[in-house]
Amino acid sequence: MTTIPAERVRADLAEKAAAVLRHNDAGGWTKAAPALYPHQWSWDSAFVAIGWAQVDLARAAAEQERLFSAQWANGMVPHIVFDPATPAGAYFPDHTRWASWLSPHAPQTAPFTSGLCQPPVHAIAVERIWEVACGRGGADAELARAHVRRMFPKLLAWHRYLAEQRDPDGTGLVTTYHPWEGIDNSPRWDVVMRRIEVGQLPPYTRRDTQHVADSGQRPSQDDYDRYLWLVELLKAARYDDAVIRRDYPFLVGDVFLTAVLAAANAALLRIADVAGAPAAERDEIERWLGRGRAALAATLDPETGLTLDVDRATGEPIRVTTFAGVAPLVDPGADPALRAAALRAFDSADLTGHPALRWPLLPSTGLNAPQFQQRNYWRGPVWPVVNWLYWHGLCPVEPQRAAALRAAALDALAVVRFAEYFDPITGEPLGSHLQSWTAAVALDWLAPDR
Ligand code: 9WN
Repeated sequence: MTTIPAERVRADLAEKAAAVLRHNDAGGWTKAAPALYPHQWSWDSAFVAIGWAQVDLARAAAEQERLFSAQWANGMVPHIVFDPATPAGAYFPDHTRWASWLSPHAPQTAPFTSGLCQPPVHAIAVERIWEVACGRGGADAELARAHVRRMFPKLLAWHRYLAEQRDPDGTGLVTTYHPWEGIDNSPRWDVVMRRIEVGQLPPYTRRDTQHVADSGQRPSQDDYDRYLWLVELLKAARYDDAVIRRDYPFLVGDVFLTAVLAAANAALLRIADVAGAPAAERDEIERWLGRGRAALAATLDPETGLTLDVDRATGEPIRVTTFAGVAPLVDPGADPALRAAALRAFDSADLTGHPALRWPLLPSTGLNAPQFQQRNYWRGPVWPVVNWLYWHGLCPVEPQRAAALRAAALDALAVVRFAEYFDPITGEPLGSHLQSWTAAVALDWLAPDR
């Protein structure tokens, strides 16, 4: 048997990853996946821009600017920007179900959006585009400088929305409103989801299970009803944060969202010079950053070393082992004692150290957790993008661990290619097989400066 040299496998992977982005390119923005997700998703597009930076820098910048052209007037970056050219019914729920125009802050003309948001990876992407461009110099650096300058005020408004509307008491812990804010059917939400009583729900037909034939890889019907009931409640509140905070059944102080925001605030500070930001804006970002880090430390469960989400309705921590439990690793500036606790949990048999794992990567749910299901979406499978975020956070502070994580991820991607997620034990690719953000992180992991 002849073995193919690692460099050839990697060159081939990079070529195929770029082909996925081109295939999903809708002209200035990228479908999250060609059939399953035919619109622009918020955090997907941040990763996608990081991938495009390796292929076409101008295209990377355009990706972000298109997403932010649908930013709400209150600073929120919506989780989906719907493509007016995609036939209604290609994805459910579509823009009519969301009716986001009920909010005075939302775009009142097409392209319409959803009414939720997703983790703020965008500043991290702008910084990466800047870094790649500086490595190249010349016209690329100029293009990226202009991009940083245009994006900075938008990113500031976005982070301010999260700091003020999702954390009005200034505790530092950011509140999530819905599983669709990123981690759909994670067991992190089970206790809150179980409490939700679904009222008169307008009829609907799911589209996701038509694309992913094995429904065991997708959220359950019960979950779906609850997701849609929450959308009805959000519409009734006209997406008004003050109303939602007062009277709405899904409010979770989210450690992962908080850690991503901390990492994004740190990135925003590092590009503040390039943007020519005034001192008052830097001070504001520093304050958010300090608050976020302190809040994460306060969620530490000393027994397990995990940071735990908080059920806002009861004030109780949510005890479940998922990647969010080691969220401090996303932020290289996290308190060192907190990082040490997270590293122990990260290495343990609950997460990357489980002997049954095909590759030592972070699973979405810990393998020893009672909720673990190896093929079900966020309840067990490995998500390459999530591993990219942890790898990115580990790079400056734990370079050896970061290198090991990248090597394991590339070994996995050589097998699973551009799957949305994969079985952590067998390595079977699951969900969409042409997922843009998986291709994008492959391109970044394979970049010459990585
Ligand atoms: C709902 C696009 C998105 C990701 C989410 C992931 C999944 C959507 C869905 O796909 O969510 O937004 O229909 O299941 O959970 O993280 O951004 O890739």
